[in-house]
Amino acid sequence: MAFWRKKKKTEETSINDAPLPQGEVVEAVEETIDAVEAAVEVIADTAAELAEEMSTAPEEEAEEIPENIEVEAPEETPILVEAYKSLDALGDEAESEDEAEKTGWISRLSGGLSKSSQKIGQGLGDLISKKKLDHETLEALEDILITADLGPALAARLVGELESDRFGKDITEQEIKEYLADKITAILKPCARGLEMKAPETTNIQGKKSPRVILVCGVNGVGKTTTIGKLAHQMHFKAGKKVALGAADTFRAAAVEQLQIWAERTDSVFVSKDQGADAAAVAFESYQKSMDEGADILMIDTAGRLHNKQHLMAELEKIIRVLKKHDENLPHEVLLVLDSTTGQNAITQVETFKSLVNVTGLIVTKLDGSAKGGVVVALAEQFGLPVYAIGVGETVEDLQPFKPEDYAKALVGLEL
Ligand SMILES: Nc1nc2c(ncn2[C@@H]2O[C@H](COP(=O)(O)OP(=O)(O)OP(=O)(O)O)[C@@H](O)[C@H]2O)c(=O)[nH]1
Ligand SMILES: [Mg+2]
Repeated sequence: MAFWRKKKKTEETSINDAPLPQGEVVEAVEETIDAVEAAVEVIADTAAELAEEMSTAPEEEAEEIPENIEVEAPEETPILVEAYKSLDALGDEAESEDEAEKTGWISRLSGGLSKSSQKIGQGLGDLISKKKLDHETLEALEDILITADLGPALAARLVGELESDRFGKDITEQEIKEYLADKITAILKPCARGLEMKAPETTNIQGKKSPRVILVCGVNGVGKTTTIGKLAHQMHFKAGKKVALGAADTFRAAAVEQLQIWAERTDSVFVSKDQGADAAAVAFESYQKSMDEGADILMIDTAGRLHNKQHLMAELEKIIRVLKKHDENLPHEVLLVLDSTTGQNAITQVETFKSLVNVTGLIVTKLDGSAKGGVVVALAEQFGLPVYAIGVGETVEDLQPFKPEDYAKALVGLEL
């Protein structure tokens, strides 16, 4: 398991860079001492004012300043934060990334999707022995797309469109890949959104500032807790947010510990109860503590539920009901985590969860090594829900913004 590593502070270099004549050095030092003394006075005054205000709204500002200084520095990897900045920016961001970031992202994505792209790419390679697009080729192409988990309906539609555009005409493997990548990008684009981190400007019944509340759900083992940890890392260390984590998976003691470790690694406020406690009570208390401690974002982990287990689904509904006692707008986000290796079963999971709770967005995990990357296209086509991020591995860097064009190209095996 890879952990987040703290960035080393860069050395101060300014004094050594340009040595001054001795007299000027003394003057400069005296000026600096004056400035420091003045600053100390200001800080002392501010501290006194803050102490006075402590009883009403203390922690928020006091905690944000020192914690985030180090993390403002640019990181080597593409980050979700970029996606958070603007809802629409994702698809256009590739150009603005620096090369190192881009290379890292591309190798992760195309490496992760290599099994899926092999299916399509190699399948096409075997297929295009003739030059003209005929029925036989189209049928075989449809099979390839179904095997890559785009689903029968979408596979038929794409092949139908290719047929009406290019039937009987000369076509190469590269052209078919480009055609598919364009079509798939168009399907994916409306789903590429950043995860909003700002709570709406509403006040709850206590008249307090609310954190943004993200409830995370999904079936067993899809990657909910790990995804929360990765998100907390990015929100805190890259966006400078104060994060709180609520351990509403009270089924297994290990589940609480797993989240606690992430809370420690990401300096997050942590709320839990004993194993077997009421999950809704944990959620309720998590919100209260997040407010009291001035957290910007609260993520609530839930037990992996089998979507056919009625009592578990009822528990999820109860969590939402209880949160609404604090504020009827809660939770602001219900994230459904899906494991891409389950392929078309992910469709059924979305249908079931959607029928019970207001799913507002998806995160699709385990695309590394999954031969079923096409399911993301099927999900986009069928539900149009935002795909906030995709998981292409187990480290924190492996939770990536969802970039439709790159995804489509990697999926069909085109160079990025
Ligand atoms: N390869 C890979 N593994 C992942 C990814 N996301 C999560 N995992 C792994 O999947 C396993 C299950 O992850 P968890 O976060 O515990 O899943 P969960 O949904 O919380 O599981 P339950 O709480 O038991 O329902 C862990 O070993 C994770 O490291 C991913 O994108 N790629
Ligand atoms: Mg879990």
